[in-house]
Amino acid sequence: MSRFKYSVGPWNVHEGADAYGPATRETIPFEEKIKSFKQMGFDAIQFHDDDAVPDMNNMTQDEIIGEAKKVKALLDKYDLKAEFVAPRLWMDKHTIDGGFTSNSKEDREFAMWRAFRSIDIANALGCDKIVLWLAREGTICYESKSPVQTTKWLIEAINRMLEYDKKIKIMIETKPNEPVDRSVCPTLGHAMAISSATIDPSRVGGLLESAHAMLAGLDPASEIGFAMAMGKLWGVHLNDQNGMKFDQDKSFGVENLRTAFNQMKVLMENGFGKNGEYIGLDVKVMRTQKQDGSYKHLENSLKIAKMLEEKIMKFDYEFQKKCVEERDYETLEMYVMELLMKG
Ligand code: XUL
Ligand code: MN
Repeated sequence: MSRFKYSVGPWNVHEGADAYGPATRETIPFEEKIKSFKQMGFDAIQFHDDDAVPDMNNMTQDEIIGEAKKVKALLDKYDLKAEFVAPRLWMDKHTIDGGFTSNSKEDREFAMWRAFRSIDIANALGCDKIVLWLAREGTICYESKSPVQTTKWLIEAINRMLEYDKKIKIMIETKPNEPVDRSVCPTLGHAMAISSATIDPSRVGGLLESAHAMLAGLDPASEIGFAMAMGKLWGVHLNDQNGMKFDQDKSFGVENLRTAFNQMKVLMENGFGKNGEYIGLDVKVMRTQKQDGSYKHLENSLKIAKMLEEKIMKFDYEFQKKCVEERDYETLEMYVMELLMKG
């Protein structure tokens, strides 16, 4: 029995298209996906605004809320919760140059409209969290934007969201690059600083994705620990990554098992989940996988996460303490390796 509740997004079951080639699998309808998620043992669903309300740009606020209520009924049918809503500010023609930090005032206002509607959708789905993955908030040509101005615009945008809804919480999902070259808010340290500069820091926290930390050259377990020390880690996207290249969203633990172990360990040791937080798995199946394997990466990631929970339950803290006292870190390291490698 896992001590955690797990969540997943509909985009985690996808058709396999990448920047260099088309889809390799058929689209699976939304309801079928969430039914499978429930069967696999997930507790909550993560949403982009337009995962919940497709074509929202052409709808009024009331119509959007009406559509979101239908999605809530579907979640109830399968006894699933909504974890968060994230405005998808990277696909639209209005956000080519970014959303909140676009050089176009009109586009910045469009981004706010999507953020406010995301809050409306979150309320209709019964959740109190918005995720900001700041995909295009940064530069592809350094001289095109001021790093000071864009940071201020981002703080201003978050302040407007906090004012729009006095209960909503904002989680910044940091990523150093891709699709932009240089992000405005690349690490959780930056997210914590942004939080403290807003009108209500108690409602602005972070979401750590393992792969994103690795792309910044950082250890995801340390990023988790840093944000937890601030009381501001409200979500995670566990996955894996082979080095500093494009964002791979590999199954959790398949490349860096010890790092995966330490991410679970820091979460467990510091009571992650006690305030209702979910462990999100932001993983993608390999492009080569056939249709009937569309969920395999999720099954595998869930299994690996739960196996690591078991390993951590067995972790001998007395032995660890003794090794630390004797400053015998070689023995401690070997103990961890044996714990991971023995059945
Ligand atoms: C992108 C990423 C997204 C966000 C949600 O790298 O991680 O899936 O988590 O938009
Ligand atoms: Mn993510």
